[in-house]
Amino acid sequence: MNPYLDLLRDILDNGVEKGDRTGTGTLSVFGRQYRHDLAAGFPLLTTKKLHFRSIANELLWFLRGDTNTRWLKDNGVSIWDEWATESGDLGPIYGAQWTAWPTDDGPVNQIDYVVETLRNNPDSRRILFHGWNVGFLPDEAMTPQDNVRAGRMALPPCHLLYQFYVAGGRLSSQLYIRSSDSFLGLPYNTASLALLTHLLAQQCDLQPGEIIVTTGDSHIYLNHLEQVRTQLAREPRPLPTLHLRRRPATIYDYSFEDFEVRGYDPHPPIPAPVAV
Ligand code: THF
Repeated sequence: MNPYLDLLRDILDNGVEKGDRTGTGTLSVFGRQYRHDLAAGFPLLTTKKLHFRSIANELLWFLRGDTNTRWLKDNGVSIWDEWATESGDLGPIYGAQWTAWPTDDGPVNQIDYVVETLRNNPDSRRILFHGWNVGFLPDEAMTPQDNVRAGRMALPPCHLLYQFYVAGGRLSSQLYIRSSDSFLGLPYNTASLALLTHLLAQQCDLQPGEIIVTTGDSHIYLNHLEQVRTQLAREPRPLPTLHLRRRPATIYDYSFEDFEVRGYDPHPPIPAPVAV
């Protein structure tokens, strides 16, 4: 009934204890999927309060092609600070690959390609963008900051493959997340995918359809178990709705003030440490 809470229960029931890069330890299952029809509301969790400002500004920051935390900080978002150098750099992570994937013929803006293809060839089975650029992956033996100094990504992308699909005037999206921090990151990634789908739909004269989230290593960190149990004891509430206050000229021209979330009445936040 609530696919997110069902996934948390699934991981508690079936998860295998695994070590991980951060040394924290997780309960983990492999290969899960859930879907949500955006006509039923905007998928912001109601069983804990999510910081929509962080989620929306992070997406706008990706679309800017920005990979430095300065703009995020100026907009009240600190979720990337742990991985950045003193000057705020994160190396060629999401924004760089989305809007300026380097090739021999110069940078490729994959977002431009998605918008153009949705407009001109919506039946295409190639409407996707990818973050996993093997030329810039970090060396796992080095710190995020040392990787950035060496010209590599601070972290390899977790949410990496975004594919889009149009039928009956509705735009659907599917995201593949290779490594899914189910308590902290997954609610962010889900809401971010939903917001991106709303923006692309508006820009391409489509209605928002379904979002599908597919996760590879689907885990709960061992220091989030108590928080997960707290959340599972809560009753979900009606979903909020998202309204776009204007239609900017391009996908790159939205600002946080353009987004209005109506009717968000969540349970209180549940603080949890992020594994770095
Ligand atoms: N690393 C780990 N271990 N988990 C992740 O989810 C994650 N990300 C990004 C990169 N590395 C990751 C960073 N995204 C929070 C949320 C998303 C993050 C990082 C941290 C977080 O702490 N959220 C708090 C609120 C904090 C706030 O809004 O300022 C929360 O309670 O939701 C996944 O892409």
